[in-house]
Amino acid sequence: MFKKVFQVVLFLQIAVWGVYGQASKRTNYAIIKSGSNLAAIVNTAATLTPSARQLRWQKLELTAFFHFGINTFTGNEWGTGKEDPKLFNPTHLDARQWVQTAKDAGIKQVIITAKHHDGFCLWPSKYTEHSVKNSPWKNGKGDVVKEVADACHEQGVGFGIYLSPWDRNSPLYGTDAYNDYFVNQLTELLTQYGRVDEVWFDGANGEGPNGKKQEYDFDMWYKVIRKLQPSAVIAIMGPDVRWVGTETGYGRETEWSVVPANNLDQLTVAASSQHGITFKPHGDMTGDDLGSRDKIKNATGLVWYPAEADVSIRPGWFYHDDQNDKVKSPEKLMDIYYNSVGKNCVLLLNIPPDKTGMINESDVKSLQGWKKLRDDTFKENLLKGATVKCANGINLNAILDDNYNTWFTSRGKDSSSIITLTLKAPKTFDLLLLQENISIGQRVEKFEFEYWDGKQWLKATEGTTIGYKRLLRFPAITAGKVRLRIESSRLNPAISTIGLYKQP
Ligand code: FUL
Repeated sequence: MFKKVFQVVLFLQIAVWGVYGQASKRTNYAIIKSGSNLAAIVNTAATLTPSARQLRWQKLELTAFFHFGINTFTGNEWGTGKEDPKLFNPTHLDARQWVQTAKDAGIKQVIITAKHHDGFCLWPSKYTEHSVKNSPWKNGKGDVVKEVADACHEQGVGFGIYLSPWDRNSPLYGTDAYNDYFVNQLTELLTQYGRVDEVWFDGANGEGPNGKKQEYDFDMWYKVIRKLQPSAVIAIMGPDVRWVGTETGYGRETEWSVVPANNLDQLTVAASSQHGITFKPHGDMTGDDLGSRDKIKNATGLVWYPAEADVSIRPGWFYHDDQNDKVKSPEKLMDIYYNSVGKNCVLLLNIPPDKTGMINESDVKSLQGWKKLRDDTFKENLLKGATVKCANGINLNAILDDNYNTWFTSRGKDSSSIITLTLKAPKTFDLLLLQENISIGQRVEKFEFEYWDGKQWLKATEGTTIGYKRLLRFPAITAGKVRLRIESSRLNPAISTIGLYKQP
């Protein structure tokens, strides 16, 4: 028995070694040698994997924004920077309630707008008077950033900061000195509040008092973050996480986490710190297709650069009294979930605290309803206990073992496979869940999911990319036998999970 287990393990190791190359050499970027053909470029794309910080972030699936600041009290979305700090006066600010509300909804990380475009700081920064320290809240002794960070660390929720590069208050904005001012503020935020898991940089950029647009020194800022909080992902105007391209919470049908990075060269690699590559790929990343064969065929560099889909639970990013009846319903949030997390994105849902300094009852109710919908939907994988067959498959049972880290793959060079699952008894289902083990790579390019109706195989649904998670809904079907046909994959696929569910 022992000998047999040993042989199987050895076989698997050799197969995996042969297909994937040396595990220790995995990186999240590659420079493409000039003259490489398409097959070589595609294979390179298939071996790129997320950095440790990117992988942790992707597995969170659900994150939240807390947009809170002077705008909460003026009713604006974009402040001018000329607001009187005395306007900031929440009566019952309770950051524990914010974090608990998010946590109860299954959200794993939150980001506080430490400073929005108006320049008003939610912490008592040494470098400006435009902050909570000149507000009546707690007689100027309060610190919202600290309260949120402490609540996150207490409750085991990730903590992130939004620090707007655009600052409509700072007299330095538009000059070189502003970049240092920004570093000083970043340093305060990254050294005074314990672990920081995400830094979110917005792209907005206006003119300073001198009529000049600020040239942001992103490279310097990245270095500061990597040094002070090496495990934090830097999002949007940053190297680790890409903006999906809309503020609707809806991702794209085909979502490759590996995209071209034509500004990647040996110099950039050499200049990056020991904590990993630190550069942001150039170019428009808002189109329908960013990483297909057609998009990467002329690439001179490739990078793992996964998508984040952001949206507000309300029409605005900040709280407004007249939007309490416009909070997104549990059903709408569910649709957003299928179209973000279910399309290989992390969802960043904004939940803006109100003027009292609490998450409003209307938002809390909606979040609770959404969580219940998810729990009811995903309570039972109807494939549990099914028998799995695949002519060229290895490690077949990994797809049903509830362990993300184990995975199915295929033998040999053929990149197509048919995985057939026979259920113990026929079941009714209308939702398919697929996951690739992205620590091996993102590979599947085209798949079809079919069911046996007693006479023939019929299509239930189909798709292109899977990535970390793919969720597909279709009209309800009752069947006892189903199959996943992987029609095309970059190198051998690495399927971690297949699930079938019935929506309530
Ligand atoms: C945008 C900002 O201008 C909005 O106010 C908001 O913060 C959103 C998340 O990003 O670019």
